[in-house]
Amino acid sequence: MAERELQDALLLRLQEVDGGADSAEMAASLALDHQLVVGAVKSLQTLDDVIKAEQRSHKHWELTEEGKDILEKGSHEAQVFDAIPPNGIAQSELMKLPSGKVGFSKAMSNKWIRIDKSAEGGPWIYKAMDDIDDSVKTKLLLVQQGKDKTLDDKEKKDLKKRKLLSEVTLKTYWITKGSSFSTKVVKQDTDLTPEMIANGSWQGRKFKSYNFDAQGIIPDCGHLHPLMKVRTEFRQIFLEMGFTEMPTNNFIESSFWNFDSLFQPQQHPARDQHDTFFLSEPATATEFPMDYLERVKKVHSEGGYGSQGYNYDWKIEEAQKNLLRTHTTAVSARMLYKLAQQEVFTPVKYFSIDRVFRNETLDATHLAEFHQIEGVVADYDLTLGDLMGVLQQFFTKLGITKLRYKPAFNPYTEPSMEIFSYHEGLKKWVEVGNSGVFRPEMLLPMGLPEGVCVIAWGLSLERPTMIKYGINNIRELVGHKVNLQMVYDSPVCRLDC
Ligand code: FB9
Repeated sequence: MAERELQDALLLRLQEVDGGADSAEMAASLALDHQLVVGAVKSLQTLDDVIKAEQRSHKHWELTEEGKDILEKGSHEAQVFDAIPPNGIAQSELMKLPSGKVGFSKAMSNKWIRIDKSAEGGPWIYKAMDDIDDSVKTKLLLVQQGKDKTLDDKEKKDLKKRKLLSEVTLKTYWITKGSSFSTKVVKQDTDLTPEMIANGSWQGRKFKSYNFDAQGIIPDCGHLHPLMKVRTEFRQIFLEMGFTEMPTNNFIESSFWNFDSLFQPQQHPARDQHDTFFLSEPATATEFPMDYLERVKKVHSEGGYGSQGYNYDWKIEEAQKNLLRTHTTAVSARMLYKLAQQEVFTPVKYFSIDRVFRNETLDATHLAEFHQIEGVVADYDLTLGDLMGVLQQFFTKLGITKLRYKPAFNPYTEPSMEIFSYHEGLKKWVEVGNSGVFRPEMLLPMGLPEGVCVIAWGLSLERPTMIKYGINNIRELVGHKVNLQMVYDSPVCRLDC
């Protein structure tokens, strides 16, 4: 029966009855599957109040497949009773029957059979009566006939326990006539077309009412990784503070820019294999501003600009080694050198947020790569107070107001400070970054004028992201084990605690 015919049949049936009709009874009277009738009811429900349909639940008992088998063959105990010949049978033979184990114990408890344990060759089983009443089969027949109400709860429970019966909940609809009931359903239009308006044919049509509660289809779309969401937040903070983003699109860097230009000596432990990833191909860089390189070599090996230097034999081969940059301060060095080439110095505020790579011990919060955030301010006569002020403004925008500083050491900044913030949730001071004033041995070989000071600071992107999204193990945030659903579900807007 087509869907439309079924809808018409339901409406006609509804016309004939007083009150209402049940969808399951309708399906039975039309000899149709109940789900077909439910589908037609749902279609009719979309019409303007032609019918009303209220969902109802009916619990009833049905025979399981095993129950149907018992109804056909008799209960397990009846099958065992029937299998015993007049002169009895060995228990071992009886147990070989498919229903032997279950049937034997039930038949014994019913006292339908008896056992002679003194028989030679093992226990022998006899019938203990001429005829039996197979009540299990009788009860199953009553249920099959829809008379399950004649069984009490204990009887049903016992049959359910033997997996012969199951309780089934059937969801049906109680259907009644709506205020606009009709046995002839006029198909409603869903679109008002320009032609209808032009020729006026809309006037003879019924339109389906808008369902303003309908939920829109959630479009498939891309999802930003939490790291990228927090990167955008940091980028916004820097831009609000008037900083310009540095070009960080070179993961590979020479040791010269990553270390030497920052006055980091060639024998510094950070420059060996266990802290840094060096490249084997191409292993070396060859393009350097040679006049600048000579000044760097001199300040390392002999000193200069008021510094005694490190007094070692600086080698260009060490500076030529290519590596994966260990910090974005290498980019800051390139930008400051470029700034120094200007005819006239102009103050700048730079920032960068990008990946850096360190061959370090991995743990729950550290991987071999992370995103470093770095801010740099270059101007005449900047002081440590200016650095503390810009840090206070930066971290306040992050929601971190209580800052403390601890003297630290970096090869390229003096003085240097570790930055701490009081974490209300953890009730303790946590390190939120590092900072300092770039040394003259770094700035003056670049060609920056005397008196120009550069203050800078850095932190990671992963730590604040993990805290903001409540992630404890960095491998849940980045890496091949990340659950993509976390990416889909991570909110863009958080009400940070
Ligand atoms: O990010 C770090 N901690 C942090 C930052 C923000 C934050 O926000 C919360 C939401 C409120 C929470 C925590 N740290 C720096 C401190 C520690 O996590 C530390 O264990 C790990 N550090 C990284 C380096 O570890 C190998 C974080 C990373 C770091 C450290 C120093 C710099 C950059 C990144 C720097 C610098 C610098 C210094 C002077 C001049 C220029 C750059």
